[in-house]
Amino acid sequence: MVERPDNTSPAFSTPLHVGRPNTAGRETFLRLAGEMFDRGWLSNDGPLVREFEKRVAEYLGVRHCVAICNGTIALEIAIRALGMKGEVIIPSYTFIATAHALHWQHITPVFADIDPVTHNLDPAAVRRMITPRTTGIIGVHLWGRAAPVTDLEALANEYQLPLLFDAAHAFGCALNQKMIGGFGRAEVLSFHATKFFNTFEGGAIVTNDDQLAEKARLMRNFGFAGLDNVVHPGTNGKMAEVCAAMGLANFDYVDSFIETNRRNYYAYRDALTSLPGITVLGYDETQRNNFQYVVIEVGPESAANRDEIVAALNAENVLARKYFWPGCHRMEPYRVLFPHASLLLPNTTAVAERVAVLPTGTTISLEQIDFVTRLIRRVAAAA
Ligand code: T4K
Repeated sequence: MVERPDNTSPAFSTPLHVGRPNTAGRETFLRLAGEMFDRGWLSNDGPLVREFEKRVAEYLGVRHCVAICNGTIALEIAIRALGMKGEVIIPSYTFIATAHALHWQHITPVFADIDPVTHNLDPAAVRRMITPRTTGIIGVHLWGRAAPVTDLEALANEYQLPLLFDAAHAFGCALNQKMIGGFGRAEVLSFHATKFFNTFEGGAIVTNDDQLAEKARLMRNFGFAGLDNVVHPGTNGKMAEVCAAMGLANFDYVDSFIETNRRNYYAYRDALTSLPGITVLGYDETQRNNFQYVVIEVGPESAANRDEIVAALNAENVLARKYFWPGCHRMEPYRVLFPHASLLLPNTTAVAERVAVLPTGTTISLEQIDFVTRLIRRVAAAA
């Protein structure tokens, strides 16, 4: 048990962060970075990016991985490559990048409600939001747990809409023995520093569609199809070699990162399981999970509400997060553009009010988790 050094200092002099990067593989990274300097090739489809793309595609069992500079630009490119415009249906309960990737391209995000149990899109709500202006659906595998893929695919087929998945949380996860990455027309990954598997900044579009992959490759490099030959509008979405070096170095540790996340997850869950009013979000053990988010929901039986619990943790330098409060529809510009959106998003609003995400990953110890859970027990059980 970590004890407070005195009555005024927080229990942890160094904060415990959600999203603290996993940085194993430092020697491999430095070797690869050294070779990169020797080659004098730092970006623009270099050998490390190509090797990284090959490893990701093999790992996920997909035909193509197009490495991108970050997940947000990967979303933007995938959205364009799929020809989405007008209105696109997404959850509001997601990181703001999912909505911004549309708005940034003058596409209207239409927010559909979630299932309050899974936190993922409710297919019935998606159906209700489809209009003649709808040109696509973006499902999010929130917390790494698969979105309702089968139902969304059926809806997309029925209405002839492209289906894209924001799989920013779901690297290393599977649904019914199939790795996430191979669903819909394409899926988008994030390898941001805060993800359990990171390339500093980074992302990817993964797909089994040859033409889509080709288009995405053009779009990430200004539309160049060879020297002096631009054949398509494009942007700069290229991944730098140094980022691919980090990804290749981290690849050797994917399983061990997941094992540590799993250990931490069960330490939290076992310690909090009998506490009235606190639910630790479950992972289906029959599926592959990366366990990178430890998510608690604070219900009415808890003596303290979510904000009070987060404040108590913050006071001890345990920087729990209120992801994804208050929901995209209550952030700018969507709050002003769609002032009545909440009326159709009751589950989003309720879930956003009760979720907190706790620190995990390779930089936190079981002893520290023990302190965090004792603190939650103390605050949530106080009369
Ligand atoms: N779709 C979804 C569903 C996503 O969750 C995300 C990103 C995206 C799309 C877009 O992908 P990217 O374009 O980012 O590749 C963080 C991340 O920046 C973001 O990548 C992530 N989702 C989101 C869930 O979390 P913030 O605004 O919470 O970041 P920040 O700066 O508050 O940092 C989070 C925590 O991590 C803090 O406790 C500090 C800690 N941290 C962060 C960094 C960068 C470290 O300890 N070390 C670090 O190097 O968004």
